[in-house]
Amino acid sequence: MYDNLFRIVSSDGRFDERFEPKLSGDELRKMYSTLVKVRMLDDRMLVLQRQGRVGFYVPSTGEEALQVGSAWVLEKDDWVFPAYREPGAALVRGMPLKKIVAQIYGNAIDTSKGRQMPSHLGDRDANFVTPSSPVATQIPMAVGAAMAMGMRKERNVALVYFGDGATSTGDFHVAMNFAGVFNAPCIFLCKNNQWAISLPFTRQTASPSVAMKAMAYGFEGVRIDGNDVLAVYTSTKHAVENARAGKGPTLIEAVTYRMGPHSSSDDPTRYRDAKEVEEWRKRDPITRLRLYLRAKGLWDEKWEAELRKQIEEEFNAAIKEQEAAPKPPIESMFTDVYAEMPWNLREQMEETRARAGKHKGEASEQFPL
Ligand SMILES: Cc1ncc(C[n+]2csc(CCOP(=O)(O)OP(=O)(O)O)c2C)c(N)n1
Ligand SMILES: [Mg+2]
Repeated sequence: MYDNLFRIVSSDGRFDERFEPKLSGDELRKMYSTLVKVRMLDDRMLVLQRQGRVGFYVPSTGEEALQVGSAWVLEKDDWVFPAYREPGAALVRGMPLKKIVAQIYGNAIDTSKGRQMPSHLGDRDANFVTPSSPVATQIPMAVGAAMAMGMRKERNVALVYFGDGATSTGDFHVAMNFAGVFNAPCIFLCKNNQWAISLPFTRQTASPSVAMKAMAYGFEGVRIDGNDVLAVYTSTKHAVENARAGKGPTLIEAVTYRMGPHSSSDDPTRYRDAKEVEEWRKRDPITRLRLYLRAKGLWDEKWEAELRKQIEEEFNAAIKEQEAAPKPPIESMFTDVYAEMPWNLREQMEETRARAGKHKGEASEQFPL
């Protein structure tokens, strides 16, 4: 599973000079700090979830490199169609940390007004489309957006993220076929993290890879080391350049591993071997970039300590602000559907408001209906 993948930096820090991307020292350090931030988001949110301060969380520990390396390539007017496990891509697109934390809290600051499941991030300013929970539904949407950009002769692209489990759905195959036929400027990034909740990749497909499926739809598929941020960056750059040049879609299968539970509601010790997790721990994407930075003279312990302190402070401030923010107003359950609210909804809204007011201060105010 982990052999014969396109890779620039190995787990032990050795790297292949022929394929090193031309990224400045500043950019490489920024990439590293984004990886650290994504990992810290998991650490902080999982603790808050266990303390009952947020309801639910989807961790992405182990999968940071594929999120950050791919989104790094995009330009402002490109579009991202994420699943629920790509906060790193949101950060790279410019979604502020405070908005990400607000979405997980589902408070009044949250752009989705507490209507989405936590970890279903979206940000209009970042062209980051809020995902639906049903697996793979974002894939045909991305192809549609890409086709529209192609028809308008814009040079922008759509990047869609989805898991290995998503490749078993009709939506994946329909979208791949459409993209091939219509030469859509779409990059399909399959995050093969080996598991779809408790179902292993071996039960997902009889094919030896996901990448090879692209051939059937008439375009290129590549299989890469998803824990090597430089390999992800380089492969995505190539795919994006092709899409911008009118050469159509690419499927990238980024091989990685879901180190944590599927979500805060899952216990993976019930269905997988701890040895497997330990094997993958040796392939950690953050350690790997750190070894590369060190070899390039861009890393030392003092810098790391300062970086972590600064990120921790950013989290402390973001969490403090979100905890102090009120819940979304109860009226928001009724707004944003009609330009002019129909009378029956208005009546329901007023009745709800009155009932919520009547029970003010009671425990039931938490759940006013
Ligand atoms: C259509 C549909 N079927 C089942 C589910 C329940 N479900 C949520 S996530 C998930 C696993 C998805 O696995 P994968 O695509 O590999 O993504 P990962 O969670 O590993 O990132 C399942 C089965 C769902 N949300 N939608
Ligand atoms: Mg998966």
